[in-house]
Amino acid sequence: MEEKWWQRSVVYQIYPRSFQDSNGDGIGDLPGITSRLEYIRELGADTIWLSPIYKSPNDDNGYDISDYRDIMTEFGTMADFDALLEKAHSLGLRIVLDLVVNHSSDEHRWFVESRSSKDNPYRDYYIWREGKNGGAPNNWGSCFGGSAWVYDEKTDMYYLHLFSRKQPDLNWENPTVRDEVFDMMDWWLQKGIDGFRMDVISLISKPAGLPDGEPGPNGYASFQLCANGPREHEYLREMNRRVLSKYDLLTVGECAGVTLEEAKTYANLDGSELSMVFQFEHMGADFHPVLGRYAEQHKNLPLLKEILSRWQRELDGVAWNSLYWDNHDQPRIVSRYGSEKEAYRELSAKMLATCLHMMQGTPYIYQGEELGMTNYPWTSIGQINDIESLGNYRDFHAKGLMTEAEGVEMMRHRSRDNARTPMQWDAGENAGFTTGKPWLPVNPNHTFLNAAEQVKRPDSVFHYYQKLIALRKELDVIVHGHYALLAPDHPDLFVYTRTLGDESLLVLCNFSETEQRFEIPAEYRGAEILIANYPECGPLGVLRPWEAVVYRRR
Ligand code: TEU
Ligand code: CA
Repeated sequence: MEEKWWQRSVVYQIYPRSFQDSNGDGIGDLPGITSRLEYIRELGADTIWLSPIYKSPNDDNGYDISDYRDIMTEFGTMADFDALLEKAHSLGLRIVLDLVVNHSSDEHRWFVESRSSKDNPYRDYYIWREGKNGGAPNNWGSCFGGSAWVYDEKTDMYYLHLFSRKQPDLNWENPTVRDEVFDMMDWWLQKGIDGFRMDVISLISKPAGLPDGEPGPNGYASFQLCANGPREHEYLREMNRRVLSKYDLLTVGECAGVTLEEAKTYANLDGSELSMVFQFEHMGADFHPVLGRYAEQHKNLPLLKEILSRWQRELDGVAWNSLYWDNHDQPRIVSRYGSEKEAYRELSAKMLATCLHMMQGTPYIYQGEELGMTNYPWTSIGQINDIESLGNYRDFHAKGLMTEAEGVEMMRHRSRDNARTPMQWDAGENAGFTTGKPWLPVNPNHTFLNAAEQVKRPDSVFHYYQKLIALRKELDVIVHGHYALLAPDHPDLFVYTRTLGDESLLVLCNFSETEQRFEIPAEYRGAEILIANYPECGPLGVLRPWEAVVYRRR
């Protein structure tokens, strides 16, 4: 099977609101991104995924779209987008947009029409149901806390919203909705974009009859019961047939609730649906048994290794993996699985990068991850903007499951705002992100943790990511090599091999602050070191705190 361009790509994700402000209003924008494209090219990423840039009331920071064919006022104009796209392409950078079509904003004209009357032509663009027993049609909960239904007085019915109440779910069973979506996608593709990241695309086909689910700790059934619904793959194959197959695109489905088996269909290398998916199983390896992602759980490296290894082994040759630690919804990986201690922060950031980037799949680097950026030191709930962590804190607090102090602790570990504090460009005022008041506070550690300092320092996290990216471009064993996990039960070492023909890599990562020992297999003793995060190699078989080393045998 011939290699697809996105199998050797490295994607850089930008959250436009927090990347670079160009007009001093404290909010990132498109001209700001355009001014930073050379930085991304210098890093070596070849594709950029932009989180939503479309018109939006920003109830969920752009994931609530009120006009799919116009640019968010705060981000600039369509002319600004055209300039960004043109400059990106001139620099050899591809642009992938965020497709958010499980739901729209309630301020989209479709929904304004739909809610106006039961016989409006747009009524069935959304999911309306009669109430049951004087309440909501079923016990589904929103991902952001509370019920997934809103009672609408005007027509005495409820509408469904798996996310915020201002994000009504679109009714994909309605062929006219599919026509509208496919037409809009084609409109953007005709402008020359290079693909889509598809927001919660695994939720678009709801279970028949919308039955009650198993209630969770907040009393509601999880929105994830909608994942991989009855007509999911029918819709995606229709999208592929009518739109995607006409272009040479990178498409990545954000698939909450996707299983490995389902991923073999979503991301099959036969090109029938999508290029790849974002799975969430590995993100759940440190979830709290009751409060899930909303409480810190002890690191369980053997579980993380088991999950990632299973996805590596079972998709190999069948489908394609995405590779990620960070994005705009996840806390910073250095704070989550690495170390914020000054002595170890950069070492652990490089170790985590090595562990991910030596695997098979397309790696995604979230803005600031290439610097080893960390979570923000929140001190009060009042500082938080994130609708998801606020909504879930409200539910758990109301049920007596989380005190305010535990809520602040949760925010420090889990709030999506940890990923949304401004990009740290330099040591100056507001880290060079804005000349105005930033919409979220800048992490105080920007005075020493910033791009300007690292671009100048050869042993920085930035230059380490640059090396990892260059190695992927160069070595087939990284792109296509077969994966095997070693020492599965070791609590602190993540050790695996990649093999392609008679060439192989041995990847050793110490996920701990203590020295670990590992018997290097004979065939790797004396092998060349492909990359390592310590300046000089240590004794064979000894892994120093947070050490990563990759041996290459040919
Ligand atoms: O996220 C989907 C989703 O499930 C997230 O809520 C994610 O799983 C969660 O934050 C991690 O527990 C997408 C977007 O990435 C997110 O920013 C939006 O808020 C959400 O969809 C609704 O559009
Ligand atoms: Ca701005």
